[in-house]
Amino acid sequence: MTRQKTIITCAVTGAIHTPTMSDHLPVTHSEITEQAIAAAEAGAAILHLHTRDPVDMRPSVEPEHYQSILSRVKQSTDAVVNITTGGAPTMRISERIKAANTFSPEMCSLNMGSMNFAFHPLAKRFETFKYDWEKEYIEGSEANIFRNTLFDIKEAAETLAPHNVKFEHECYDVGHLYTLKHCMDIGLFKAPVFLQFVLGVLGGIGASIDNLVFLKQTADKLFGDGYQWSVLGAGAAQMPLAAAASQMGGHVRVGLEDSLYIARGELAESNAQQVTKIRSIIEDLGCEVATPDQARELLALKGGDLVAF
Ligand code: KMH
Ligand code: ZN
Repeated sequence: MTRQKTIITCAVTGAIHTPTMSDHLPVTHSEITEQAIAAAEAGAAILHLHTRDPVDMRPSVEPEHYQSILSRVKQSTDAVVNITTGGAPTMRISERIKAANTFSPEMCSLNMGSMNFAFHPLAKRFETFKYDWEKEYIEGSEANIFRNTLFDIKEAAETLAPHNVKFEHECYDVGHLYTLKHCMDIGLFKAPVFLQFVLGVLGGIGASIDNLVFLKQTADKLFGDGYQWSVLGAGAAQMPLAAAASQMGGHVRVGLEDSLYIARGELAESNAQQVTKIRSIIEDLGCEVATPDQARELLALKGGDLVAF
């Protein structure tokens, strides 16, 4: 049996983990760019990108805060660029889709349901914070709802439809697969769809192999062979679930957005270090990783020449 190649996505910087927790998390536009390029060189075919406001380092979704990152990444790599439409859980969908609507990337994320998306327990681990907004932002997640209603999903799908962007459908629980099926039934998305199973976020499904198998079985039932899937384990679940997914015929997502660690108790020094680690696990287990062009073919992407950056 020929196994399909495994696509590595690297989520370079996020809105949840903050600079206080690791000095290796890239936050300036130059740091994000440099780490994204290094992750691609290490074997990531897809770069999932967030950005920050350069003045106060808050999570940002402003197109102007992506411009230099995108153009330098494009000049230096052939990687597929995937722009977040999740932004930060405090932001509305109309703001969150602005960057994808401006830059027409090959891919962007799309979160498939409203949920608690809580990371307030992190606040107790730290006495001081690097930026003055961080404590309130982290603690505030206990009371916040990450809003992704069916109306929001429709707004994102319809606004971005002219761009022929492929969505990374972020599914944090089994119900989100049924939401995606409904959206396909009403014509918002066409097969083949790309699912990102997200396990281990507080508010979503727990990070276990049983749950991963359940998600995959449900996706098989709903989408048949009309989908590709990848897994993102939050925190300590990142590498174990990625290794398991690669053996189950899935793709993998790593990156400092989802885990700051390279091993138990040891902070990762860079995104590239995580990409290198999962790449060697995949190759040691007898699989091959996909190049950006192989990822384009597997996911039926429009091509890197059709973006607007
Ligand atoms: N970091 C993931 C758990 C998005 O950007 O759309 C959530 C995420 C959402 O990646
Ligand atoms: Zn993200």
